[in-house]
Amino acid sequence: MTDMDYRCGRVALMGPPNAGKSTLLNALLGQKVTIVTPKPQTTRNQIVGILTDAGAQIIFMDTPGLTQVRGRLSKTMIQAVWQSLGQADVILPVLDAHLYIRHPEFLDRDLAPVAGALASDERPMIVVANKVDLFSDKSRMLPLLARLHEMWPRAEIFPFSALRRDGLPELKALIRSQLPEGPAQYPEDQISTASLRFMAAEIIREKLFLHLRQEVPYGVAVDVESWEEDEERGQTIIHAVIYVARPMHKAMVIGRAGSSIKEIGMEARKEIQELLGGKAHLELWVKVREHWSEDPGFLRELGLMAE
Ligand SMILES: Nc1nc2c(ncn2[C@@H]2O[C@H](COP(=O)(O)OP(=O)(O)OP(=O)(O)O)[C@@H](O)[C@H]2O)c(=O)[nH]1
Ligand SMILES: [Mg+2]
Repeated sequence: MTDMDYRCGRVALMGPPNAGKSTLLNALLGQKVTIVTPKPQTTRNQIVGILTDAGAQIIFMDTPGLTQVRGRLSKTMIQAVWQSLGQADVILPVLDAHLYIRHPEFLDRDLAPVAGALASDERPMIVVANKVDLFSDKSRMLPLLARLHEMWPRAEIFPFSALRRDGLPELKALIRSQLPEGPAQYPEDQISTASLRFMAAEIIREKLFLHLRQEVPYGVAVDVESWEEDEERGQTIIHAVIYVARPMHKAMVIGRAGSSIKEIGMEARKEIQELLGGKAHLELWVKVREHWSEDPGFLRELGLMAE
């Protein structure tokens, strides 16, 4: 193979909240680089995951779910989607097929923010109709597939289950076939551009989302304040602050006699240890910071806003 045969390009995963974009990215990489929860608006910024093999390097960009814009954080999230779209060689809209076969009327509403822009876009597009494991009669998908084809006539439509992963090699081959030729942009062993510090903060936020109810998760942010190697004990000492938007939420994060934060800390530590491939000591603090999600300086500190 000559250098000319090598392919490399950026692929933007985008779509409505909760469609399974992050689950799909982890499936494509065979490794967890981005957090997943059953709650919408889990992903808050662009997360890059890199898949490299002998013939190609695929640079995937996971993005926040497209939502109605409300507040500074949501605006920043939407900006991350547009920025990723701008950088993409291949566009990969991801949608929850099960949702739209039950509620076809939601499709136009959910895709409204991008449908028009994508319709006139010339770049290769692969639409992943996700969550097909949730219904056995695949013919139920036909009206949805027809509607998607009408909306984006040039797009490939790929029914898939990011959970089951049947057909994963075919999906990878399809994506790869659409990439431009060019040399790899990242070292072959690099799987993400996110720092370990950011990934650790995200893991903590994932556990918070899984434990907290109603609107509380959306008011939560995590910042790793210090990260030190304790050579003597052979472990990484991580101090992280959990910011909450309301005083009442602090008590909910901590739980009765600290039971909730203890569990969150244990679950996060276990996963951070897997990420680091070594021992970690995790200390968590909870602080109230009202209106943090409206503060651009703070959003930048958290790594949620482009510099
Ligand atoms: N049954 C089923 N569930 C799935 C599939 N893919 C993802 N999910 C679930 O859907 C939920 C949302 O998944 P995410 O990957 O966080 O979705 P997302 O599109 O990244 O969501 P946001 O980051 O909030 O925009 C989680 O509970 C996943 O386990 C699938 O193929 N089948
Ligand atoms: Mg996500």
